[in-house]
Parts: sequence; C-alpha cells; structure tokens
Amino acid sequence: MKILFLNGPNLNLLGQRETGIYGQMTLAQIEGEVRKRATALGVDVEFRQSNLEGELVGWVQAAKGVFDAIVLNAAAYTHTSIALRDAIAAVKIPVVEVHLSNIHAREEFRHRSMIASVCKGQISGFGHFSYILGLEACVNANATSTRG
Ligand code: CA2
Repeated sequence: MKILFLNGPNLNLLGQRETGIYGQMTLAQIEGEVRKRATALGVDVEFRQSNLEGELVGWVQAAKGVFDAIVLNAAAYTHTSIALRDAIAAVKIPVVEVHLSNIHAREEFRHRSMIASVCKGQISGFGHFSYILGLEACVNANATSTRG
C-alpha cells in the first residue's frame, strides 16, 4: 500500500514559529515519526509540501493509479480552496483530512472546511499525532474495503 502525505502553505515553517499552536516538531520530524509507524505497518509513504495551490491540485490529480490513499493537511487552503475540493472529488482516491490544531476550537473562519465533505474523514487537534492517526485511518479503511 502506498500513501501520499500532502502539506499545504506555511507548514514548512513548523517548529520555528507558532509552536504554542502547532507544536515544536518540524515537518521533517513529523515525517520521521510517520515513517517509523509506516514501516511497522508495512506501508510505503511519500511526503510533500507546497505553498502553491496549483501544485497541490496537480499532486492530487497525479496520485490516481499511483497511490492508494492521501493524507492531506491543506493548511489555509482547507478553508478557501474549491480547486482542491474539485480535485479530491475527481480523483476518487480516499483522502483523509488532517490538522495539527483543532480547527473547530479556533477562529470562526477556520471552522469551515471546503474539502471535508469530499474526504473520507477529518482528524483535527492531535498535534503531530494527527498524521499518525491519518496513516492508521488509511490502512484501516483499505483493509476494511478489501476484506472478504
Ligand atoms: O492545524 C492545522 O494543521 C492547520 O491546517 C494549520 C494551518 C491553518 O491555516 C489551518 O487553519 C489549520 C496553518 C499552517 C501554518 O503553519 C505555521 C507554522 C509555523 C509558523 C506559521 C505557520
């Protein structure tokens, strides 16, 4: 099983600023933790980050036929991007939406996710562990859908 982890704008700054909200870990450290768990589960993972909406849309589209699932932290594009929503709906690969912070416990503008209704589910508020839970959700959903 191959899982693609996509990270949106400003997540390259993790661990340097806003540590009270997003934690102390850098994106590379989060990737390291995900890789450890992925190895234990016997799955391949690929990690990418972009500040560009179009690049994220392109990666979602290109995932078809290559990856079995996507774990997506679309960052601020979560709240604004109809383009990402349409790409997720079109690609028909299970996408798990993840957030480090609990977006529902923050400012009102973060409560709305443009992508939630086309995703398999949403994991929000568990810091870097949201990514591990996203990985587990993909593996579990895959096992459930292929069982029997
Ligand atoms: O909690 C999350 O994972 C978010 O997706 C993070 C986004 C935010 O816009 C979403 O509402 C929730 C922001 C990512 C920016 O990360 C930074 C890290 C360090 C310094 C500044 C921003």
